[in-house]
Amino acid sequence: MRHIKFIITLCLFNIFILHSNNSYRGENAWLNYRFVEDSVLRNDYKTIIGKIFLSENKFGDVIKSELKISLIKLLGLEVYFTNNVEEAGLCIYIDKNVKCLRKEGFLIKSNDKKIILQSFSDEGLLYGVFYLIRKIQCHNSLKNLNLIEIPQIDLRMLNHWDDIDGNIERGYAGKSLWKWTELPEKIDKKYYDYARLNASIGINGVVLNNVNADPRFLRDDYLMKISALAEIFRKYNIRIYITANFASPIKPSKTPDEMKAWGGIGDLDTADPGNENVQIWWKKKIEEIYRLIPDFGGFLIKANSEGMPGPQDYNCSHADGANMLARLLKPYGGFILWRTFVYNKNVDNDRMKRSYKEFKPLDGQFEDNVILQTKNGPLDFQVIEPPQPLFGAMKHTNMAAELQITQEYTGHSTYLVYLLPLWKWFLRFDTYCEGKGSTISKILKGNLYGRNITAIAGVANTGSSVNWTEHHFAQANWFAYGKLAWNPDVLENSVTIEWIKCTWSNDIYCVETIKNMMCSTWKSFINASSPYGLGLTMDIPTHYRADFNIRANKEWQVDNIGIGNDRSDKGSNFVSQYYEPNSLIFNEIVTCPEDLLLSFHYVEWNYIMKSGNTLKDDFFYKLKSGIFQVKRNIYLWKSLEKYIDYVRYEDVLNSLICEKHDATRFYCDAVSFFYSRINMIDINQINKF
Ligand code: BDP
Repeated sequence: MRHIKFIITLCLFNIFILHSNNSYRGENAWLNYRFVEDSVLRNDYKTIIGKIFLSENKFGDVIKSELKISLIKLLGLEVYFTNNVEEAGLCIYIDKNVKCLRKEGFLIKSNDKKIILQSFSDEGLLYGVFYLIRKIQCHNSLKNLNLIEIPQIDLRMLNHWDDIDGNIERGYAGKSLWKWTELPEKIDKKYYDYARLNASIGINGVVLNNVNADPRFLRDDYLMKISALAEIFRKYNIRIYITANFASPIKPSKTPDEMKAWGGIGDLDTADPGNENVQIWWKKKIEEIYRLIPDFGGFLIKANSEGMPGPQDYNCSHADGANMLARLLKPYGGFILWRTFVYNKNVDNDRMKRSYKEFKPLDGQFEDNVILQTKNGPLDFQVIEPPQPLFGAMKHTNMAAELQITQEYTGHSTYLVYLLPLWKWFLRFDTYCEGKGSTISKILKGNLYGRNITAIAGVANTGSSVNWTEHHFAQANWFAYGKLAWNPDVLENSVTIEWIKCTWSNDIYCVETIKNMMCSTWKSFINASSPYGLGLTMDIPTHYRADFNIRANKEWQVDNIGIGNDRSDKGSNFVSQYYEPNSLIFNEIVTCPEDLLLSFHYVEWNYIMKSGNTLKDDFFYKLKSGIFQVKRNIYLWKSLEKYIDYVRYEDVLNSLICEKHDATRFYCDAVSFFYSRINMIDINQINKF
């Protein structure tokens, strides 16, 4: 009888899986727990983790529920928790002797019969459990493990550019996840799912609102709403941060539209950081915040940039502004993340030089709970641009990298562009600030100058879209960012494979094919939109497609002799902001890496490239790469039809078809620009696609 009951349950379970696969829309992202079909493997897992011992810890509920959900789906296993360490196959506990694991690390040891997951603190257990589950998702053996995982960066944050009205600046996946009109009374289930996805990849901080900060977020009513979110996120070890408008202490402006730039929520006439009343205002505000949110992370601030107010409005420096707030946050353990994204025209004619020129003289002047949050490049999240030379130059200041996960300049949610290769390329860059081997990765980890606090931020690509990111493959950028934030030296290939297995399939052909589709997309997007690192090429204001026409002879020079930017010592001398030998290497056309050639040089069209062809031939050939890439991806994706669930298969195919359409159109526009305006090429060269 019991046997029959078991068979019926198994059949129903399989029908359920089949059915849910047909309507699955990607909502679980990489926590897509699919049944392990291989019965030998499944039984192996089951025998070892049938009984679990879990010590008391503050994430106990979340851990238990994740183990329950995952193991029933992956293995059909009803989890049994025991208090008896001896009988448990999986033992999860805190050990105060393993201090070396620090606050969030964990270790896993196993043999054929037992797995030990240990940490020094509660946080480590949370991350360790997600790690173990992922091993099962990837069909990896749980036997004979002996590993230690410690996050290499302390604050691993997502920055949401979400506005108070529910829109997302540069967001391509629907509306904001935060339903301000419903909070704090109504709690959307998605808040939990979002927190869970983040915890599973080690994200431990979330900035809720846009850097172009609406001061109303600091009003009492909004703080109540924010504290409701904080309560949920705390369960997943995620701290909340708010982007604060520097002019918040000022009286509100008359019309709400003006609030961003001109008004505040206070009753003062100034936001001067040296003014005592301003300091008192912030002190009270900070007290209020910590009363509601005891683990509040701090403020992110965009000051004196793109019209946002800041200390310079009062003849004070960025350091004066940041320090005033940092001192008030310090007693509570809060941080100031101060952005270095400034490009004031009066500072220098060359935009690439401006941020460095403003911040380098301030090195050493910031409080130790100030972190300068700095975009990877000196322009603005271009698909490729030279690394920002402030990395390495600020030896006495905490530096965080700001990466952009949302694809503002890399095809929005239409293009499949996998950004991990870009980020790895940036992190591997050797600044030479302390001699050979002074990579940006080391700077961020705090290894080079022994920093006490380290941080990284990614501009989020999530929204109300069912699958969070609209393009299913954009989930990969979110996942990869989390893995990179945990360990900037993580291997690209292992992250990619893990994401594919957890999200799509464990089938070897499927894994290889999807990897193949993803890995060259960064390069092909560069080639199609900004060959040889030309620089700002995207249209205004959407930044979706390369518009050479609008950018020509503004952001870079072009004529029928050549193209590019002279930033050598004969031009703007931006190269001098780098340490030697980078400054020397970038300075010469012959030694400058071709990937960045046009960022640093104006190069004649008939210059012979490493390929042996002229720049002109290679440049125009590269412009076609976007079309080659997407055609190839369509071909590869179609070969996966039988492996992929229906809705997601169709969604991706449709995205690829749109991408092909747009890539073709943009290529034709680009070629006709060079033909008609620069009078360079024969119109007959425009191939018909
Ligand atoms: C640019 C975006 C703009 C942001 C700005 C920033 O176009 O929407 O406000 O960066 O980072 O990339 O502050």
